[in-house]
Amino acid sequence: MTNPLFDRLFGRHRDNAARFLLLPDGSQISFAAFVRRAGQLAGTLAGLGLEPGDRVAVQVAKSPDALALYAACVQRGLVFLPLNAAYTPNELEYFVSNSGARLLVASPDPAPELVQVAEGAGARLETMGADGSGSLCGLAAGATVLADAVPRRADDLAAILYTSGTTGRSKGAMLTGANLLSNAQVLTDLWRFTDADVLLHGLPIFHTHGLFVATNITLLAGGAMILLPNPDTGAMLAQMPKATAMMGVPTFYTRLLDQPGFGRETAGHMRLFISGSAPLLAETHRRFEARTGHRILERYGMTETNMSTSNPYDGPRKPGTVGTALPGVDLRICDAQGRGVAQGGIGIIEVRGPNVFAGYWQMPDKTAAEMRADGFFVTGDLGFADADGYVTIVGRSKDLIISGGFNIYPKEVEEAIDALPGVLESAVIGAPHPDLGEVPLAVVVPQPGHVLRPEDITEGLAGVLARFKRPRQVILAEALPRNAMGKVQKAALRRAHGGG
Ligand code: MCA
Ligand code: AMP
Repeated sequence: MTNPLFDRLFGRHRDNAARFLLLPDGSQISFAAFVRRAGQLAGTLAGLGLEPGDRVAVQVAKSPDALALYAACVQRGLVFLPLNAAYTPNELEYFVSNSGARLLVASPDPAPELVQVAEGAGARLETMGADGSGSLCGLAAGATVLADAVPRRADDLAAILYTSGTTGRSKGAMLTGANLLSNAQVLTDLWRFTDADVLLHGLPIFHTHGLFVATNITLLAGGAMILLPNPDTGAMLAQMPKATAMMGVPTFYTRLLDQPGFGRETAGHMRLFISGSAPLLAETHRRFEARTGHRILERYGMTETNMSTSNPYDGPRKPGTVGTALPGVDLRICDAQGRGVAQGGIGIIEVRGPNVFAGYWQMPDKTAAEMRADGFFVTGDLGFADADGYVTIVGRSKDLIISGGFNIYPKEVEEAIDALPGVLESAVIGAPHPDLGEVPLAVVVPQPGHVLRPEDITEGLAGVLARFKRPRQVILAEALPRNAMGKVQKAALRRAHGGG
């Protein structure tokens, strides 16, 4: 038996001396050196007693070693569980314990709270720095390089990515090797990636976009990647003349447009700009074309489905749409009961195909609730398709805020606010933001007799929630608007606070 994901993405590059990672300091790492480093880390993980199927939770800075750790997990048959670098130990506790991770890899000098999280969950704690520091890198220095990959079936788990829900705790989306490989292959072909490509990589590598879409495609195509440690617009501008393609969230593109020096010359070597993870305004698309001559290619996906739709490479890229279903993906627009709506009507987007995940980790009921009997996954996104099959996303049936491409579930923020002293209740909505698309805004009702200041809320949430989830604005109110059933009227709050 083979390990198709490892063999196709990494193993076949074992003797490939071509450059894979280009770093901003001018240094380069070849495919062969990268695969060797992965083998060394895989040997280290094996030495720690990790067995195929074990979960490895990873919260480290973006670096070549962090990517090699992903490759090492694939090689050793371990389930990779990447975590947002902004999460607090308080948030991490659930992911580590719920997944039953046997190993947590954190940045060097972990906070005492993080050490406690690992201890409490029974996970071993090792560290990895972006510069080769950390205990795991220390162990790797003396480890045997694992040459072979552990055999894996196509439907064995390769990764778990946690995604929050409207209610209850986060759910671990289980992605198989076949999910990742099939999607990467379709996108490589559709977007015409080859070994001549150099991808400008400014995205984080703990989400589908930066890890599976950007990285897996480059590996499959045998192209190179300029690996930026942070989404720094200045560095993107400086590196772009060496790149042929870029993937970003809409904030990347609006920030580039804010740079007076950005234009046809900077983008002269580029063949493709791709956007996703959040809505790209049709206006941004048009402004970008006017400035650079490039029509941004927008696509749509989810953690649970990888990518589902894309605008075409050759055909018309329609601003404001996310394109048509990818080859091999079935897409339909339905009512809440799963019945198809009339052509052009608005409904919930459902998708089916090899891209769709294997379910939520140890939550069969939640999986069943979002999966139709005929294999379609209910995305919760609202949209319609035009006569050519181009999908426009008009909203979300789930109560989700997308801020700079990061998802924020209001309920999680509301629960954290309600737990603060002096708070009676709260409601969190997405407020429009010129840079990040949306940011969370909280309306907070103090307990009778309590005097609260907005800072009490923002300061109280530090250490509880990751920075990006903390409301940018806190408005104190005497009561929340409610309908006759007593349900908080978020639409009224959005209207009152500029969210339409
Ligand atoms: C950072 N901050 C944020 C965000 N990022 N606040 C709200 N939303 C954010 N997304 C906080 C920082 O902690 C900081 O707080 C302050 O905002 C200003 O940070 P700034 O320097 O502007 O941030 P940045 O480092 O430039 O990052 C902004 C960013 C970044 C470039 C938009 O968040 C980013 O790379 N987003 C991409 C997310 C992504 O990859 N999503 C894909 C998910 P303070 O001022 O207090 O220090 S995968 C997905 O959705 C599906 C599958 C798909 O279709 O792809
Ligand atoms: P996540 O749960 O992090 O995987 O985020 C997936 C969500 O991001 C989707 O359900 C959509 O709501 C949103 N999304 C992704 N790509 C796009 C896009 N191109 N346009 C609008 N929304 C998008």
